[in-house]
This record gives sequence, structure tokens and C-alpha cells, in this order.
Amino acid sequence: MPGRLIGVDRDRIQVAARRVMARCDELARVTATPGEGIERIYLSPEHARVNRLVAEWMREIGMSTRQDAAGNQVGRIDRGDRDAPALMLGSHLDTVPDAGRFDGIVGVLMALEVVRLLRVPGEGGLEATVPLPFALEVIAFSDEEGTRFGKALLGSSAVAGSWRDEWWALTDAAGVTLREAFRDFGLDPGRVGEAARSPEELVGYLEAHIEQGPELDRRGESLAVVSSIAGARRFQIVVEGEARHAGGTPYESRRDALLGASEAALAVERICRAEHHIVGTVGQLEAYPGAVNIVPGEARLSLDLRGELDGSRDRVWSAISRDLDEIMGRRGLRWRAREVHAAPAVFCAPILQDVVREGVLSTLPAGADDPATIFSRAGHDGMAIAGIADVGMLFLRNPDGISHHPDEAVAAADVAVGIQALAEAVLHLGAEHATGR
Ligand code: HGY
Ligand code: MN
Ligand code: MN
Repeated sequence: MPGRLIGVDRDRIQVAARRVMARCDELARVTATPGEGIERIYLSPEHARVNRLVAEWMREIGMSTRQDAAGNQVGRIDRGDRDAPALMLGSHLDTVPDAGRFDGIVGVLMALEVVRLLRVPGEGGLEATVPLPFALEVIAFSDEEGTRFGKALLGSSAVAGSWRDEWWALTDAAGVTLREAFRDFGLDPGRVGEAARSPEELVGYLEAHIEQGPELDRRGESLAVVSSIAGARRFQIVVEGEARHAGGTPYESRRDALLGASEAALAVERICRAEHHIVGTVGQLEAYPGAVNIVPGEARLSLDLRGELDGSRDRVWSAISRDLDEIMGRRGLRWRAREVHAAPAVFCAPILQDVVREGVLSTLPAGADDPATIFSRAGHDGMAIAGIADVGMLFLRNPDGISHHPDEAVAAADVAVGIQALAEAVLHLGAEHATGR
């Protein structure tokens, strides 16, 4: 089907892309660590500030706005019937520590540009825009990363209605519980259920995101269709040995927890490298009591384990567990693991893969080959939203795949074609719905 975004000249798309890049810079300045990088965590003053900024930008293009009961910022623009289901676009505004300025953020801002392009004449839009048989919503999820409480996808879990009461007791590094943080932010824990959306309210969820991997850069292509999102499991592992004097304790008498944890981290790498599409990462490793002259009696390490398929990922976890039994047994140590996050792999809906593919093709010369279709090793809010709606994703080239790092980058030119592709995808989905697919 030929491109449908008629009446939109390239300059308009370039202006949109420049606005996205400028706003990524503006949002990057809303950080808990000014001068030391970008950090914006769930239920923080920075979270509140970016929600207010994005709400302004939503109203600027005619959207009604609300902050939902879990702190997600939502904008909506109707097409006639105010009760029509909506296509939800968006991504997340929270970050990891010392983050880049595009992970999540660029997807929220691109969604706003798509709404701006697809407004009908009555909303300051284009005469030529094809009417849509559904409303458009943009959501800025509040906690995709899980930086503050360790459990990721809190904002999108609330929207999906999969919030769990056990999460209220989760604590941050300062010992503040999720319940207390909710209240401090001005939210009522007892009303978090009001954020939940029903499947009938949504025709789907479409997210644009940087790839956070090197594939598109290697291919020299701007955009890709996402086939699936890797399933993730996160563990906090404790290794127990015996704290002893660093000088007077002979090696044969030591039960050094840090050395056991270190062997464990190397075992994770060895086992995962031998597998296909499985990655395991130890991102945190701490020794206790943490004095220079004490053999560590305890060590705590995190494990982030992901796989394209849940079954193979879980088999790798069993293999890692067996290896840890051997390591700790040999060293006279004990270990235990607590699972702090789990999200099953999600397959993007074929209809949404198709419209994203059509959208990307609309940005390429006629007769171009199909764009790349790749699976996401990074996690995304779609893993939670898949519980209530079809999920689709569009990837943007991310030079060197650098992400979760200040050097994270995306080219304005790729943002421009990404906006056009996303807008075209929406119009193609509208056409599919209009024909009853
Ligand atoms: O960790 C991830 O994959 C995502 O960036 N939250
Ligand atoms: Mn991230
Ligand atoms: Mn992200």
C-alpha cells in the first residue's frame, strides 16, 4: 500500500525531528544529579517535573491530559466518538543512573510529533490527513527501568492491571518503601488500581525506541521492525562466608564470600556466552563488611538474565544455579537468590509488525527491500502492556548500540524518518481497522 501521509512535506518532518532533539536536551536537564549526568527515577521531583513539561507539550497539540494513579503521564485526542478505543503510543521518561538522553524519551517525543502530524483540520492539522477510526493516546510511562526499587515496569504494570501488593514493601537505597514514595509523590496507594486499562479501551500499543544494540548500525539502516522483546529475570544473590582478619587468616582457613561471588560472575559470562541469544549480566557486586583489612564474610550481587525465549533462558538459570552450588560448595560458602523482577518474552503482534514495516517502507525508495526485523534484547514497557493489548515496536539506529551511557546517541535524520514511519504505521493501522482487519 503506498504511503498515506499525504500533504506532509519533508520540511515539516525535519522541523518535527529538530523539535524532538531539542526537547530531549531539555528533558536531559531535569536530573537529580545536575553536572554529573542524567538520573530521573520513579516518584522523584524530577519525575514530577518532566510529567508537567510533557503535559504542556501534549496540551499544545490539542490533547487532553492526566497523570494516572501510578504517575504515568497520559494525553488523548479523540476522533469524534469520545468512547472509541485508542491506539496508545509512547515510551518511558524514567532513566537508569548516568543515563543517555534518548532511551525512552525519544519515543515519547516522537509519539507527540506523530499526533501533531495526524491531527485533523479541526485540531490545526492537515486538510489531507486520513481520518482514523480510533482515538490516539500518548503515554509517558513512569518507571520502565526499575532503577529505584529494583522491580522494572512498575508504571506499565499498573496500566496493565498486573500490579502486585507485595511490591509496596519494596525499598529504595535510602530504605523508603514504594508505599511511602507513592504518598510523598502525592499518589494514593489504595487507588493504584485506577490506572488499569481494559483491553476494550485499546486497539494496540506502538512504541518507537532506540535499538540499544549494534544491529542497525552494522547494517547501515535507520529503522527496523521489532519481532519480539526478550524475556527478563532479575535476581539479588547473597553469598555467605566468614569475615576474618585479612592479615592473620591463612588462605586454607578462609571462606571469602567476595571470591565466591567473583567466580559466580565469571560463571554467568561463561555459561551465557555458550548459549544462543541469552545474556546474563552482574551489574552490582558488593562486599561486606567492606573494610580493607577484613576478609569479606558476605557478598551481594545482582543478576540480570534475558533470552529471546523464556524456556532457554530458564534452562540457563538452572545451569548457573548448578554452577553456583559447585563454586560455593568448594569454597565452604552458602548462597541464596531472591527473584526481584520477571517479565516473559513478548512477541509483537503480526498486524503491528506489518504496519510498522509498511511505515518504514514508506520512508524508503520504491521497490526497496523489506527493512530489518530484529528481536529486542532490551526490555520495554510493551512487556507489561502485552497483557492487555497488541504490542508493536519501531527501532531507531543507535550508533554503536551505546545505551545506558551518556554517549547514547541517535541521529536527527533517523528521528525524522522514524516519525514519518510511525505516522504512516498509524495510518496503515487505521486503514486496516476501517476494513475490519
Ligand atoms: O534494561 C533494559 O533492557 C531496559 O533498558 N530497561
Ligand atoms: Mn533502558
Ligand atoms: Mn528504554
